[in-house]
Amino acid sequence: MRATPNLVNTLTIKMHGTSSALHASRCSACKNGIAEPLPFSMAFQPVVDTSSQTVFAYEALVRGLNHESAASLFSRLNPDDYHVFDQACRLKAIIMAANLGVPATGASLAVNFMPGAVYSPWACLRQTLRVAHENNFPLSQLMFEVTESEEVRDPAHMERVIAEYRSQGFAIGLDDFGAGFASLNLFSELTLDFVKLDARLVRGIHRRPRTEAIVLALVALCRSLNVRLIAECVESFEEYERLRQCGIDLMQGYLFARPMFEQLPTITWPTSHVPLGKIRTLALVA
Ligand SMILES: [Ca+2]
Repeated sequence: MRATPNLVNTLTIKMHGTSSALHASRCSACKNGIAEPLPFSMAFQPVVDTSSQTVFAYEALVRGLNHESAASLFSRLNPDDYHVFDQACRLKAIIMAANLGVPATGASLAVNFMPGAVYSPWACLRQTLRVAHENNFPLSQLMFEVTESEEVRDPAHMERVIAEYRSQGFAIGLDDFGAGFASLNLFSELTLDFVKLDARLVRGIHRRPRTEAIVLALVALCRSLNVRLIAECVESFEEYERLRQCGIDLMQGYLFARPMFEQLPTITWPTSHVPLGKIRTLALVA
């Protein structure tokens, strides 16, 4: 994850200044089927539940046909095509995950998602619902990771989009939580099912007591609001152990599995299994 930025981290989507005529033509493009502005495929990286040693979700990450990174793909994409590409990515992710047998694993499929690129929540969801149905992909196993790389200028729009998705039964959460100036505001305004802790709060946490204090506070905040917390970019055993001590059991990162092109990777579980309940108590009273 760290060396390969995901689909949305490289993007900046601006709703303002886009004409309604353009919105209409993009929506019409969706209704008439999704074009692929450039050839692409998907890699999958698991989010694991370290307490039960099971896979919680597989995140779909866009890649070029020759395994090029998301950043490389987006550098070749016309910004006018972001919306269509976002739709095409999620549809391909659902089809590939269905073919790879994700539904039978019980794990969810995590799809990166840009609410700013959605003009009409229902119109944009129709394709997702259709493709999930056609591929026997249970809607309850779809989750969406929202990333906004700039200040959200239309929070009411984002709230409408997220409410519509949640009403369909999808889990929805914030990517890169703790990064940037918008995420605490969004966290307070939106009803979310999960958040993904930003990599900068994970990296070297065992050597950074101030970072650990922030993470412990976020763990308590999320518990009080019934929001699941996922630590991403976990790469070392020391980070894993300290995150468990902070009370985090859902993790993603190279320590467990790298993204695998068009396949579901196998998981490498850390050999020392820290008893979660005991350590949580110790960490919280320390
Ligand atoms: Ca993501």
